[in-house]
Amino acid sequence: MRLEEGDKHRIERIPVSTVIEDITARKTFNSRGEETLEVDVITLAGFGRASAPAGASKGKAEVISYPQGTVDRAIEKVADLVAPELIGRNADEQEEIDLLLHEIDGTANFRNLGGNAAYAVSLGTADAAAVSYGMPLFEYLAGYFANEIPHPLGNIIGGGKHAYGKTPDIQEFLVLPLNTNSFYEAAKANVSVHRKVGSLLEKADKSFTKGRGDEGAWAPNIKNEEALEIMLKACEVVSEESGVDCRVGLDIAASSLWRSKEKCYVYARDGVKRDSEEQIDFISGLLERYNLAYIEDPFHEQDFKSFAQLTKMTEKCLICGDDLFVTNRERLGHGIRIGAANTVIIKTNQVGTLTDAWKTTQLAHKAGYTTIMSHRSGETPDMHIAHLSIALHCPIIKTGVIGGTRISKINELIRTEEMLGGRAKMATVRL
Ligand code: 2PG
Ligand code: MG
Repeated sequence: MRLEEGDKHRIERIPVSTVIEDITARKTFNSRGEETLEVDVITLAGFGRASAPAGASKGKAEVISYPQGTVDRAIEKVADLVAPELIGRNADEQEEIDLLLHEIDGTANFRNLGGNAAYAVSLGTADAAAVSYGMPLFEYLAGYFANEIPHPLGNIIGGGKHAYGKTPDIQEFLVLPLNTNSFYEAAKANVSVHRKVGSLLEKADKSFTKGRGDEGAWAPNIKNEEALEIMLKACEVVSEESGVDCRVGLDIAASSLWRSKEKCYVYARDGVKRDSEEQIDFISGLLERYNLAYIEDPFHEQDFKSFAQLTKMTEKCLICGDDLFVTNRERLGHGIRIGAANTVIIKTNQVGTLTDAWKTTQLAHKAGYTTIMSHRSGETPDMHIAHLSIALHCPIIKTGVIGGTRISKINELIRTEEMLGGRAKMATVRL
């Protein structure tokens, strides 16, 4: 007897088992060629995989990436401590599993297991559950009605700890495409800005070899404000041509410039030192002159006060904490209380687990903060943050413009937009 069309509604759904059968960890490499950790989570009905990224300019309050600094130790810990506890549990009990990771670790900063081990297990588990249910990760985590696609914040010129030679002191010169109808259009505008800046740099820097830094951003021999002039010019040209409103942003990564003994920021490329007051004047000047839409870590990671002063001075710019908040609830809570910013970077491996990152994001949204799901400078082709940006309702994703480890996330969002079809909607950036 064959199944008739009319009988289909009578078929009961086959129960899916997300019971974890096995967990394995291995050593792989990231985009800088550094060793990293990749974790496989196998359930009775599926299989998940996640690998850990790495920062170059890390916040001091981030969790410890690896026990005793080695990936090998982290692999041993996953095999000896994590796998025996997790095998037999359900991969779709995310909060319980993340809590268990904290209990197994037993420290406040994951120094026993390593934050990157916690990250890869936590995300690998979510991936395994999603695959077991046959669902995209974002939908498994956030439900059928999760449909808002983030705007891609793209890195165009690199300096600071992400590039070498006589590059600018400022770590990242970014583009934020606004008013687009689709993610594809926004990603295309970013690529156009990247290309335009490349050709403008050929004229501005005679020694330019089209070399790029860690995140695929150009690494030219120019001063900070020369880079800004070029960014503004390229954004104007592309905005005019494409109709997309391309705005300039910066990640100063000011902790890398701060010298605590001298109490000043050292801009070696420009041959200038600035104390905290001068730094506020400098940043607010840039904000006005270049109509900046976004500014990340303009002050060092302990200076909540200067952050608050700058945030009070502007309503038309996203003032964002990365090293300042390190995706940590307590640090963000303090920032919210004193008005330190209006935007927060979300990097799950700064806190270890998905549940921690989700709770920080929830707190940020409750306080009216804009949230930005972010890559790290050392990445793998792992594209899960594309899904996390939608699932955690972040209106922006920071993930570079070109290069395989950056494009993997961009292309996943293009696919997701296509998959959502008419339901897809660009998220709203409050600016
Ligand atoms: C940053 C990031 C990513 P890193 O500072 O925002 O761009 O860099 O991963 O080196 O911390
Ligand atoms: Mg940063």
